[in-house]
Amino acid sequence: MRLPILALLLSSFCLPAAFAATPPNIIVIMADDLGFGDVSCYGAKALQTPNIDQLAAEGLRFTSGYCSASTCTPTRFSFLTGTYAFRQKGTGVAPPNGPALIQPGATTIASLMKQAGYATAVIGKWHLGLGNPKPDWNGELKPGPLEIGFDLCHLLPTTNDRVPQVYVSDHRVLNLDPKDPLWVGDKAPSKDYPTGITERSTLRMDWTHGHNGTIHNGIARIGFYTGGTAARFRDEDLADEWVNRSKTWIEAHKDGPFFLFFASHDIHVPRMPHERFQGKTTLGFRGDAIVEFDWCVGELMKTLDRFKLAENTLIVLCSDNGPVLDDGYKDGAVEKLGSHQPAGPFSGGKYSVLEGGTRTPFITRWKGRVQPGVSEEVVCTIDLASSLAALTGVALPENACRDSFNVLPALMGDSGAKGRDHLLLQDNNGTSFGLRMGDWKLVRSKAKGKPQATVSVKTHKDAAGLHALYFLPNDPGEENDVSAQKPEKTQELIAKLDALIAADRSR
Ligand code: NG6
Ligand code: CA
Repeated sequence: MRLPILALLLSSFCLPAAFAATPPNIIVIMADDLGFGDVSCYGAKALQTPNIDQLAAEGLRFTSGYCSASTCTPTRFSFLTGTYAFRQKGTGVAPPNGPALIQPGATTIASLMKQAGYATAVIGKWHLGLGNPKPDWNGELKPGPLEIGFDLCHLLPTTNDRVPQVYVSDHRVLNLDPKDPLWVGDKAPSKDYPTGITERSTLRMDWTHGHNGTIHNGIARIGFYTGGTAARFRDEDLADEWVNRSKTWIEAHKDGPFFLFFASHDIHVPRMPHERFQGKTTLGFRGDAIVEFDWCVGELMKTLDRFKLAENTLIVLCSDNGPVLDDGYKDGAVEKLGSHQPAGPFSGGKYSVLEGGTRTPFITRWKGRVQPGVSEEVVCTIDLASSLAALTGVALPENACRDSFNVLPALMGDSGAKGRDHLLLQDNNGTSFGLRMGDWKLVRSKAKGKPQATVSVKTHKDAAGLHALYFLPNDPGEENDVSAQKPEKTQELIAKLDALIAADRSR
């Protein structure tokens, strides 16, 4: 069903002719902690990802596709709002009782799609806070996705290594028995409460750092909770849950247009894929979780085929940050790595502003519209808000999506289409930054406190200066700092980075 506003927009002469006839359904598939080198169409040899490979073969595979931050919460914040996360305080990794980080009524990619007449849903990991000033686990979990443009949400509230292990469906914890209320806190509720420290020998997956609070399903978590017993899920069932819920929702909206944000929890810790995927790779549960993620992608593709929607649906596949091996549990990822390179040719990974932290798999497919191939254009998850607004004919409010660029022609693979000429990348709290400009990459690491304008050029080996410059075509691994040999180029990028930080927008 299309709302009148869409019909109006579609008949409007100001829409690009190519897009006017059939506004496509849109599915954004975001993996969690999936690295550039983790899938076979990006060079992985230790495992196969046939579904993602098929998606790439039928679509456009980007070699400079990025997420905007090297952790989850800021990337998701930027993806939804189209604004760099460092511009809003408190957008680092959200804790279990964290409040909603995006204010009700804010313009988001979902509210834009809704304005275009789309049905909108987010299914999977949220990790952007719920409620204000904190989640009311036993009452209405509000504000949340439904207050910022989603018609439906079915969520894991934070990450699965954080408490609690329950689904949030729209405004409620699903299957919560009021006689067994759910309590969530950051301290053990009593002295004799069993934790990952006191019961360590009983755990089926030991922890390496943090992750020693409440034990659920034999795995200790960050934080503590009691109650909500009937609402708790099994880690092994998450992927099936996301896929089944998505299939049902797609079927209900097959007449379109729809916008689905499929926010996979794979391959975040605790990596506990379904039993049928366990042992499928030589890489341990980390590799098995990649295969499970690939299966999810395949199921979504099959669902589109079943309803003959593949030619009327744009799929964007991306990740929320780069790879990490030991992220708090002994799951064999380190020991079983072999010659697998999770970040491909890049240095760094999750938490880092080196390329491995944010340059990830990035694929677009819209059969019959996206030109299949490989693109070297720079595109980022933060650009999807503006680009999809352009695709669906919605005008962006002046003050919204302040760092989101319309790179739609590049996402479509149109001949001669350009991506971004520059892109700012941040770590979790916006302490360190990367700036990609053409073939150059500036790294500003560990500047203390609020990002400041910088006066002088120094290499990152200098404890005070913290800048390094890399020429990516020769040095994708960012090993050879050329800032001393290229002072003018370094200064130019520092000035650009300072200006981007100081301004409140870049669009
Ligand atoms: C870190 C956690 C890590 C992971 C990360 C968030 C510890 C020691 N480390 O604080 O395990 O949960 O936060 O990951 O607790 S993200 O992909 O959601 O950003
Ligand atoms: Ca992540």
